Amino acid sequence: MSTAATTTATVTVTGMTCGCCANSVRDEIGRVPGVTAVAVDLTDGTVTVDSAAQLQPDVIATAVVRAGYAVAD
Ligand SMILES: [Cu+2]
Repeated sequence: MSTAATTTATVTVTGMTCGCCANSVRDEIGRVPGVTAVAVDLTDGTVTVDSAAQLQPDVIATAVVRAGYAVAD
């Protein structure tokens, strides 16, 4: 077990259809302060975000919108 204090959040993103969509979302979320890793699953449309501290959910949603996509409820 790692002792690193990492928080993981998973969001469902709508509208991603290919690898470049995934890259756009990954880049935007990756710019959010505190984010340490972003993993996009195109099949599920889910994005898993690791961060050093707890993020507000709307911070991720805002980054997704900035990339041109939307977070599903
Ligand atoms: Cu695309």
